Amino acid sequence: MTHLRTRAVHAGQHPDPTTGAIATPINQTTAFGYGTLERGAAIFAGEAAGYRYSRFANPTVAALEAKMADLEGAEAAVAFSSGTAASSSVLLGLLNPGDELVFLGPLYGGTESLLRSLGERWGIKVVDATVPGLSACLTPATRMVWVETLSNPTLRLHDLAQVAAVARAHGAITVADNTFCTPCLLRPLACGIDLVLHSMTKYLGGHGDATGGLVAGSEALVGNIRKTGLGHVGGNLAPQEAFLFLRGIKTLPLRMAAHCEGAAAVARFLASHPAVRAVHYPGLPGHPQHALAQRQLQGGFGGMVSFELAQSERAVAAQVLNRLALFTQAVSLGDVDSLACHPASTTHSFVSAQARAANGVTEGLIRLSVGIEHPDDLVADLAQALDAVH
Ligand code: 7XF
Repeated sequence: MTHLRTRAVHAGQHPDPTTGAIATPINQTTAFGYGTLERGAAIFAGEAAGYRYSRFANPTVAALEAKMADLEGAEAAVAFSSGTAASSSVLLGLLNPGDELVFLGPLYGGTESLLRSLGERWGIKVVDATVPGLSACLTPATRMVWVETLSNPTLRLHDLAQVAAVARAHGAITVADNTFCTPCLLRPLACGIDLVLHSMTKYLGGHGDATGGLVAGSEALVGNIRKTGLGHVGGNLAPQEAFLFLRGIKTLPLRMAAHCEGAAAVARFLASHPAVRAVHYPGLPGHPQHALAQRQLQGGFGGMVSFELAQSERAVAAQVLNRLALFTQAVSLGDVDSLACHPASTTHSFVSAQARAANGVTEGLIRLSVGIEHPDDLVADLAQALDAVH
């Protein structure tokens, strides 16, 4: 199984040995009978294999973890009830008071807020290295470096091989949130990154009907995150949700191809419209990191596009957004349905106005999650909305 399309269908899943069921069964159970006291004790001591309690592990969830470990090229993976549960479990599982965490932004506003508030309350210093650069921000206390592979919402990139090399030379663990790219576009571990993180809520599920998160990497790191995140925080994914993600991932490569095609058409159209000042899409030759994107995003440029209106005001953004018919105004992304949002008042309302300004999250910025509808229909919808403010 060398091709991602084949692995997306088969990895981690096998026909059920007792019934032959091809779809992985939903093991809707809290606990697992272990038979004898001796076997129960051995499972709890880690001396025997076997399931015991769904907060620690569940067969449906385990199939999803195996599939994602395969797709990301990782030794191990652990699933969570949300991307946010995955992020906080990484933080709480691997860092200690006195450690420093450096991030290269922009990040999803909720992640930046989580790192800052949760981290700082537990004595972890959080440093924004976006402007000064990574090397300038590393200190002897730096233990972790956090990036998004395509940043939310302005679609910036970081040279992951370089980030990984600099951080590793410094003894810091690197975490790459691969939610916007998915393993179809980019596999961060192959660039030397230590841990890859997902909000599975987005492209992996793909249908806007399940919330989940995942972290993949070495057995040792993932083992620590699992122990804290499931054992102590209790952020485990439910088996029903795992089933939806298993089903969604089977079509991920097909959906991503359609998202990329639609986003490219939308980005080209936006770049030509007089009501638009700037388009952020790594596939456009004018993107400041287009060359890096061509090198790093080997599977395409993704399905997310954001753009800045020529009249960069909330009232004008509202006029455009309120006129859209095919794009639903909502947060989240990666669904088969196209979605549109105003990051400054929604996804990035959790961070300071200063942080928003520094990252280009202006009042006139609109973020599109381009779905799998026909690109011509999406462009027509945007055209009628933008023509009204021109
Ligand atoms: O806890 P969640 O499953 O919602 O995932 C959190 C998360 C983590 N990483 C990235 C790159 C994300 O974009 C998200 C969630 N983003 C949504 C959005 O930007 O629309 C959240 C809606 S408020």
